Amino acid sequence: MNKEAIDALLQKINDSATREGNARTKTIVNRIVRDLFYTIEDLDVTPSEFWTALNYLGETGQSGEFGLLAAGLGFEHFLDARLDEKEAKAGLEGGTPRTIEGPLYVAGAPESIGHARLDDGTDPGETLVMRGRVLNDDGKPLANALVEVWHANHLGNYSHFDRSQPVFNLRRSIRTGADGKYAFTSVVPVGYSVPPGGKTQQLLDQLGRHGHRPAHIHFFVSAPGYRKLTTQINIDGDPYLWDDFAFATREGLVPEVKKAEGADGKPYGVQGNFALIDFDFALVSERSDVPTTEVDRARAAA
Ligand code: MBD
Ligand code: FE
Repeated sequence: MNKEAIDALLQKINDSATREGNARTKTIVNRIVRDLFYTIEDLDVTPSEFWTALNYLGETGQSGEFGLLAAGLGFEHFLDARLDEKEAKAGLEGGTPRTIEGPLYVAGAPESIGHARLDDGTDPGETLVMRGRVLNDDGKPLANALVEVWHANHLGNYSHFDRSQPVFNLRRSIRTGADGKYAFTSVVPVGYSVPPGGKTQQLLDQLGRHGHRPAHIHFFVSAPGYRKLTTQINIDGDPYLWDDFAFATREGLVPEVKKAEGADGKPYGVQGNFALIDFDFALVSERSDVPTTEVDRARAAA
Protein backbone atom coordinates (compact mmCIF):
# COMPACT_ATOMS: atom_id res chain seq x y z
CA MET A 1 0.00 0.00 0.00
CA ASN A 2 1.19 3.54 -0.58
CA LYS A 3 1.34 6.12 2.21
CA GLU A 4 -1.86 7.84 1.09
CA ALA A 5 -3.81 4.58 1.24
CA ILE A 6 -2.41 3.80 4.70
CA ASP A 7 -3.25 7.31 5.91
CA ALA A 8 -6.81 6.96 4.57
CA LEU A 9 -7.23 3.69 6.44
CA LEU A 10 -5.86 5.27 9.63
CA GLN A 11 -8.23 8.19 9.20
CA LYS A 12 -11.16 5.79 8.93
CA ILE A 13 -10.07 4.04 12.14
CA ASN A 14 -9.64 7.33 14.00
CA ASP A 15 -12.97 8.61 12.70
CA SER A 16 -14.74 5.57 14.12
CA ALA A 17 -14.53 7.14 17.58
CA THR A 18 -18.03 8.09 18.78
CA ARG A 19 -17.07 9.11 22.29
CA GLU A 20 -14.52 11.53 23.64
CA GLY A 21 -12.27 8.95 25.25
CA ASN A 22 -8.96 10.21 26.59
CA ALA A 23 -7.18 12.78 24.45
CA ARG A 24 -3.67 11.81 25.54
CA THR A 25 -4.32 8.09 25.04
CA LYS A 26 -5.77 8.78 21.59
CA THR A 27 -2.73 10.81 20.56
CA ILE A 28 -0.25 8.19 21.73
CA VAL A 29 -2.08 5.10 20.49
CA ASN A 30 -2.93 6.60 17.11
CA ARG A 31 0.71 7.55 16.65
CA ILE A 32 2.01 4.09 17.60
CA VAL A 33 -0.50 2.34 15.32
CA ARG A 34 0.46 4.64 12.45
CA ASP A 35 4.18 3.99 12.99
CA LEU A 36 3.55 0.23 13.10
CA PHE A 37 1.45 0.29 9.94
CA TYR A 38 4.31 2.09 8.20
CA THR A 39 6.81 -0.41 9.63
CA ILE A 40 4.77 -3.36 8.40
CA GLU A 41 4.52 -1.76 4.96
CA ASP A 42 8.16 -0.67 4.68
CA LEU A 43 9.58 -3.99 5.91
CA ASP A 44 6.88 -6.06 4.18
CA VAL A 45 6.15 -7.84 7.49
CA THR A 46 4.30 -11.10 6.77
CA PRO A 47 1.15 -12.20 8.62
CA SER A 48 3.16 -15.02 10.20
CA GLU A 49 5.76 -12.55 11.46
CA PHE A 50 3.03 -10.29 12.84
CA TRP A 51 1.21 -13.06 14.73
CA THR A 52 4.50 -14.50 15.98
CA ALA A 53 5.40 -11.10 17.39
CA LEU A 54 1.96 -10.65 18.98
CA ASN A 55 2.17 -14.06 20.57
CA TYR A 56 5.69 -13.26 21.79
CA LEU A 57 4.41 -10.15 23.55
CA GLY A 58 1.52 -12.08 25.10
CA GLU A 59 3.83 -14.76 26.46
CA THR A 60 6.27 -12.11 27.70
CA GLY A 61 3.46 -10.49 29.67
CA GLN A 62 2.34 -13.81 31.07
CA SER A 63 5.88 -14.60 32.22
CA GLY A 64 6.19 -11.24 34.00
CA GLU A 65 9.23 -10.24 31.93
CA PHE A 66 7.99 -6.98 30.39
CA GLY A 67 10.03 -4.93 32.87
CA LEU A 68 13.09 -6.93 31.94
CA LEU A 69 12.42 -6.48 28.24
CA ALA A 70 12.00 -2.72 28.69
CA ALA A 71 15.43 -2.57 30.34
CA GLY A 72 17.06 -4.83 27.75
CA LEU A 73 15.69 -2.94 24.76
CA GLY A 74 17.04 0.29 26.22
CA PHE A 75 13.66 1.94 26.90
CA GLU A 76 14.39 2.44 30.59
CA HIS A 77 17.76 4.07 29.89
CA PHE A 78 16.17 6.20 27.17
CA LEU A 79 13.67 7.58 29.70
CA ASP A 80 16.63 8.51 31.95
CA ALA A 81 18.45 10.20 29.09
CA ARG A 82 15.35 12.27 28.28
CA LEU A 83 14.98 13.35 31.90
CA ASP A 84 18.68 14.28 32.02
CA GLU A 85 18.20 16.40 28.92
CA LYS A 86 15.14 18.20 30.34
CA GLU A 87 17.04 18.96 33.54
CA ALA A 88 20.06 20.25 31.61
CA LYS A 89 17.85 22.50 29.46
CA ALA A 90 16.27 23.90 32.65
CA GLY A 91 19.74 24.65 33.99
CA LEU A 92 19.43 22.02 36.70
CA GLU A 93 22.82 20.50 37.29
CA GLY A 94 24.73 18.68 39.99
CA GLY A 95 23.61 15.80 42.13
CA THR A 96 24.46 12.14 41.81
CA PRO A 97 23.72 10.83 38.30
CA ARG A 98 20.50 8.87 37.97
CA THR A 99 20.27 5.47 36.41
CA ILE A 100 17.49 2.97 35.87
CA GLU A 101 15.36 1.41 38.63
CA GLY A 102 15.05 -1.96 36.94
CA PRO A 103 12.15 -4.36 37.52
CA LEU A 104 13.20 -5.91 40.84
CA TYR A 105 12.41 -3.36 43.59
CA VAL A 106 10.13 -4.55 46.38
CA ALA A 107 8.35 -2.00 48.57
CA GLY A 108 8.14 -2.37 52.33
CA ALA A 109 11.69 -3.31 53.32
CA PRO A 110 12.54 -2.94 57.04
CA GLU A 111 13.66 0.56 58.03
CA SER A 112 16.42 1.50 60.42
CA ILE A 113 18.34 4.61 61.38
CA GLY A 114 21.97 5.11 60.35
CA HIS A 115 22.94 1.50 59.69
CA ALA A 116 21.43 -1.76 58.50
CA ARG A 117 22.65 -5.25 57.88
CA LEU A 118 21.20 -6.47 54.58
CA ASP A 119 22.26 -10.13 54.60
CA ASP A 120 21.30 -12.87 57.04
CA GLY A 121 24.77 -14.37 57.39
CA THR A 122 24.21 -17.33 55.06
CA ASP A 123 25.39 -15.77 51.79
CA PRO A 124 28.94 -16.97 50.98
CA GLY A 125 29.85 -13.72 49.23
CA GLU A 126 32.61 -11.35 50.38
CA THR A 127 31.59 -9.06 53.25
CA LEU A 128 30.80 -5.53 52.13
CA VAL A 129 30.49 -2.29 54.03
CA MET A 130 29.17 0.70 52.13
CA ARG A 131 28.95 4.03 53.88
CA GLY A 132 28.65 7.72 53.18
CA ARG A 133 26.39 10.71 53.50
CA VAL A 134 23.36 12.15 51.79
CA LEU A 135 24.16 15.72 50.81
CA ASN A 136 22.17 18.63 49.39
CA ASP A 137 23.05 21.01 46.54
CA ASP A 138 25.40 22.94 48.82
CA GLY A 139 27.22 19.85 50.03
CA LYS A 140 25.48 20.02 53.42
CA PRO A 141 24.49 16.72 55.07
CA LEU A 142 20.78 15.93 54.96
CA ALA A 143 19.27 14.51 58.13
CA ASN A 144 16.26 12.20 57.84
CA ALA A 145 16.91 11.29 54.22
CA LEU A 146 15.79 7.78 53.24
CA VAL A 147 18.25 5.46 51.50
CA GLU A 148 16.44 2.45 50.04
CA VAL A 149 18.93 -0.18 48.94
CA TRP A 150 18.51 -3.51 47.15
CA HIS A 151 20.88 -5.89 45.40
CA ALA A 152 21.43 -9.45 44.21
CA ASN A 153 23.05 -12.28 46.13
CA HIS A 154 26.19 -14.28 45.23
CA LEU A 155 24.25 -15.97 42.42
CA GLY A 156 22.94 -12.72 40.92
CA ASN A 157 19.42 -13.40 42.24
CA TYR A 158 17.06 -11.01 44.06
CA SER A 159 14.95 -11.94 47.06
CA HIS A 160 11.17 -12.04 46.52
CA PHE A 161 11.65 -12.98 42.85
CA ASP A 162 13.97 -15.76 44.06
CA ARG A 163 11.69 -17.46 46.59
CA SER A 164 14.58 -19.45 48.06
CA GLN A 165 15.86 -16.32 49.84
CA PRO A 166 14.40 -14.98 53.09
CA VAL A 167 11.84 -12.17 52.83
CA PHE A 168 13.60 -8.81 52.20
CA ASN A 169 17.01 -10.45 52.02
CA LEU A 170 19.49 -7.84 50.72
CA ARG A 171 16.81 -5.12 50.87
CA ARG A 172 16.61 -2.37 53.50
CA SER A 173 15.66 1.26 54.06
CA ILE A 174 18.09 3.37 56.05
CA ARG A 175 17.31 6.80 57.46
CA THR A 176 20.19 9.22 57.86
CA GLY A 177 20.84 10.67 61.28
CA ALA A 178 21.61 14.32 62.07
CA ASP A 179 25.03 13.91 60.44
CA GLY A 180 23.46 12.80 57.14
CA LYS A 181 25.29 9.49 57.38
CA TYR A 182 24.15 6.07 56.23
CA ALA A 183 26.00 2.78 56.29
CA PHE A 184 25.17 -0.83 55.57
CA THR A 185 26.78 -4.18 55.93
CA SER A 186 26.12 -6.83 53.31
CA VAL A 187 27.86 -9.13 50.85
CA VAL A 188 29.35 -8.08 47.51
CA PRO A 189 26.71 -8.84 44.86
CA VAL A 190 27.25 -10.75 41.64
CA GLY A 191 25.94 -9.58 38.27
CA TYR A 192 22.42 -10.52 37.19
CA SER A 193 21.62 -12.44 34.03
CA VAL A 194 18.16 -12.72 32.45
CA PRO A 195 16.45 -16.10 32.95
CA PRO A 196 18.12 -18.47 30.44
CA GLY A 197 14.95 -20.08 29.08
CA GLY A 198 12.85 -16.92 29.25
CA LYS A 199 11.18 -14.64 26.71
CA THR A 200 13.75 -11.85 27.08
CA GLN A 201 16.65 -14.22 26.44
CA GLN A 202 14.77 -15.59 23.42
CA LEU A 203 14.67 -12.15 21.81
CA LEU A 204 18.23 -11.27 22.84
CA ASP A 205 19.34 -14.44 21.05
CA GLN A 206 17.62 -13.24 17.88
CA LEU A 207 19.34 -9.86 18.29
CA GLY A 208 22.76 -11.44 18.82
CA ARG A 209 23.00 -9.86 22.27
CA HIS A 210 23.75 -11.12 25.79
CA GLY A 211 21.55 -10.60 28.85
CA HIS A 212 24.15 -9.89 31.53
CA ARG A 213 24.45 -6.98 33.92
CA PRO A 214 27.61 -6.04 35.81
CA ALA A 215 27.39 -6.44 39.60
CA HIS A 216 25.49 -3.45 40.97
CA ILE A 217 23.58 -2.07 43.96
CA HIS A 218 20.29 -0.16 43.55
CA PHE A 219 19.20 2.92 45.47
CA PHE A 220 16.25 5.23 45.91
CA VAL A 221 17.43 8.26 47.88
CA SER A 222 14.76 10.69 49.00
CA ALA A 223 14.23 13.60 51.36
CA PRO A 224 11.37 16.12 51.66
CA GLY A 225 11.91 19.08 49.33
CA TYR A 226 14.41 17.21 47.14
CA ARG A 227 14.11 15.35 43.87
CA LYS A 228 13.97 11.61 44.47
CA LEU A 229 17.14 9.98 43.17
CA THR A 230 16.96 6.57 41.48
CA THR A 231 20.41 5.21 40.89
CA GLN A 232 22.86 2.32 41.16
CA ILE A 233 26.55 1.88 41.85
CA ASN A 234 28.57 -0.71 40.00
CA ILE A 235 31.23 -2.98 41.44
CA ASP A 236 34.48 -1.97 39.74
CA GLY A 237 36.37 -4.67 37.87
CA ASP A 238 33.29 -6.61 36.72
CA PRO A 239 33.81 -7.91 33.15
CA TYR A 240 30.43 -6.46 32.13
CA LEU A 241 31.06 -3.06 33.77
CA TRP A 242 30.75 -1.19 30.45
CA ASP A 243 28.81 -3.91 28.66
CA ASP A 244 25.52 -3.86 30.60
CA PHE A 245 22.55 -5.35 28.71
CA ALA A 246 20.42 -2.59 30.30
CA PHE A 247 22.87 0.27 29.51
CA ALA A 248 22.82 1.60 33.09
CA THR A 249 26.54 2.08 33.85
CA ARG A 250 27.51 5.72 34.10
CA GLU A 251 30.56 7.81 34.88
CA GLY A 252 30.34 8.77 38.56
CA LEU A 253 28.64 5.54 39.61
CA VAL A 254 31.70 3.28 39.80
CA PRO A 255 33.24 3.91 43.22
CA GLU A 256 36.52 2.39 44.29
CA VAL A 257 36.14 -0.88 46.19
CA LYS A 258 38.74 -0.78 48.94
CA LYS A 259 40.23 -3.70 50.85
CA ALA A 260 39.68 -3.14 54.54
CA GLU A 261 40.17 -5.08 57.74
CA GLY A 262 40.31 -4.93 61.49
CA ALA A 263 39.35 -1.74 63.29
CA ASP A 264 37.65 -0.26 60.20
CA GLY A 265 34.91 -2.90 60.52
CA LYS A 266 34.30 -2.40 64.21
CA PRO A 267 31.58 0.26 63.99
CA TYR A 268 29.61 -2.10 61.74
CA GLY A 269 30.17 -5.32 63.66
CA VAL A 270 32.42 -6.68 60.91
CA GLN A 271 35.50 -8.77 61.59
CA GLY A 272 38.38 -9.79 59.33
CA ASN A 273 38.82 -8.70 55.72
CA PHE A 274 36.04 -6.96 53.91
CA ALA A 275 35.32 -4.76 50.90
CA LEU A 276 34.69 -1.10 51.69
CA ILE A 277 32.91 1.44 49.50
CA ASP A 278 32.70 5.11 50.48
CA PHE A 279 30.01 6.91 48.51
CA ASP A 280 28.11 10.14 49.10
CA PHE A 281 24.74 10.75 47.44
CA ALA A 282 23.94 14.32 46.39
CA LEU A 283 20.29 15.35 46.00
CA VAL A 284 19.03 18.41 44.16
CA SER A 285 16.14 20.56 45.36
CA GLU A 286 12.67 19.90 43.95
CA ARG A 287 11.61 22.37 41.26
CA SER A 288 8.38 22.88 39.41
CA ASP A 289 9.90 23.52 35.97
CA VAL A 290 11.16 19.97 35.40
CA PRO A 291 9.20 16.68 35.42
CA THR A 292 9.01 14.90 38.74
CA THR A 293 11.35 11.98 39.37
CA GLU A 294 8.57 10.13 41.23
CA VAL A 295 7.56 7.52 38.69
CA ASP A 296 4.18 5.72 38.63
CA ARG A 297 5.06 2.10 38.11
CA ALA A 298 3.54 -1.14 39.33
CA ARG A 299 5.99 -2.46 41.90
CA ALA A 300 6.13 -5.61 43.98
CA ALA A 301 5.42 -5.26 47.68
CA ALA A 302 5.84 -7.69 50.54
C1 MBD B 1 18.30 -6.27 37.30
O1 MBD B 1 18.87 -6.54 38.47
C2 MBD B 1 18.29 -5.00 36.91
O2 MBD B 1 18.85 -4.11 37.72
C3 MBD B 1 17.74 -4.63 35.68
C4 MBD B 1 17.79 -3.23 35.22
C5 MBD B 1 17.18 -5.57 34.88
C6 MBD B 1 17.17 -6.87 35.30
C7 MBD B 1 17.73 -7.22 36.50
FE1 FE C 1 19.47 -5.00 39.53
